[in-house]
Amino acid sequence: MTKFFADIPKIQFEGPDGTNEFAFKHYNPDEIVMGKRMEDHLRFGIAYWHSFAWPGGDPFGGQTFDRPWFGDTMDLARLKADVAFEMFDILGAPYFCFHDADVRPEGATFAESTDNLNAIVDYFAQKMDAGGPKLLWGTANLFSHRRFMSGAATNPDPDVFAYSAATIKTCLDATMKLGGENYVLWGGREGYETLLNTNMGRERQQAGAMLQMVVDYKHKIGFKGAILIEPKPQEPTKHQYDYDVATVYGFLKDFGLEGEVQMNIEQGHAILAGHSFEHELAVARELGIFGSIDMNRNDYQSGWDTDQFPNNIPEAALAYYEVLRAGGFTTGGTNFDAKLRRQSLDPEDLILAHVGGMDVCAAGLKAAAAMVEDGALEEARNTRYAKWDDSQNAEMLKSDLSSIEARVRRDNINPDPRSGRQERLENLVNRYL
Ligand code: XUL
Ligand code: CO
Repeated sequence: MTKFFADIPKIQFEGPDGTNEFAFKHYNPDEIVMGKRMEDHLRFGIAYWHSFAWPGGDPFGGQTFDRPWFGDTMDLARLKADVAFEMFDILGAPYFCFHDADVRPEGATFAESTDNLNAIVDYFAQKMDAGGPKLLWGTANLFSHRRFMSGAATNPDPDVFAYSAATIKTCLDATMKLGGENYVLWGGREGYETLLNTNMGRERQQAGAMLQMVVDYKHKIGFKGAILIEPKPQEPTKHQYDYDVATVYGFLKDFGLEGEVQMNIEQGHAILAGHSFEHELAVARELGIFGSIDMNRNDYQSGWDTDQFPNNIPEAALAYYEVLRAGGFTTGGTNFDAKLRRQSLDPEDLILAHVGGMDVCAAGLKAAAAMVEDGALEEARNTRYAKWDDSQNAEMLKSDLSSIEARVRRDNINPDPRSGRQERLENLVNRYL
């Protein structure tokens, strides 16, 4: 045991009336919701980068966190892993997620960085074998180091493309070795700052070729997990190519990959794209590319990707309603892509941020399940479209404009507008919260 979380107990479920901060009020892993354990619905994952690698900086100031594992040695990387796995255990988190750069010191060469990564992967494997959590997904950090300042796959310099491809290979190998259930690609700097220096057509082809190689390699090594793309419209580049789910779908279709790649959808990214989280989830469901979620919340005033812990149960309820409508997670899960505020210095802050986030998601899931089980929302939706069940109407979609015109004249069709009942449906949703 390290000393970092020394006085913090393992978090248990104590129910909604309890006052113990260090207890779950809604997250009860074994509780059955719609025939499935709550833990198996939510599949919580802890993000290594925010909790253990982020130093607390912002554009106006640097590090605020003073963690005993900060530094660039393998000994400190192992200490970081020790603390991380202690936190996974305290929270009872079934999964975690990481980038290569979160877990290992950067080496002087590509080979040295890879050796460092592989040594930490072995260290993780021992801890996972000893009853630690599973790996929800692995990924490569192709955006922090200065070599990636003009992109990874989309870089004008083919050497950076090569470095990125080689890095993705090592991270996919690491993910496979640890039994990861997904591999995520977030296009950190795959975008542009100014069109004046950008050959967009070329960059798009490079990104498509990279993704095809990733999918080929996945099949070559027999990786059974899903390849997920995480859309985001802005930050860090002014314009990111993976803007939102619909944009990524167009890209996947273009490169023939829509059956191979699914979406990892993040709440804060959806908001930045001018959508709601549930919109993005619904688009992915309708297109058959729903995979996993990154749970967090943006500050609605700052208009930036603040990656705060979720604390809004009504929002979570609408999100999990869409997750349930998509049939729930298969390989995916709920990754907390959320970080502390930079003044939240204490080890207790790190634990309680996750306790609160897990409770908000659990309460949201329970409300969403009540919406599904009651069925009134779906009944209202179905009623709104019921006239389409009539065979004459259904066949119209395979008809042509002239025959439709003839039918409108013959039957004297004269549409009679009906209420969309939005407020009534909003009132109905509030009943389940
Ligand atoms: C950045 C972001 C990433 C990805 C993984 O906004 O969400 O942390 O989730 O690279
Ligand atoms: Co994310």
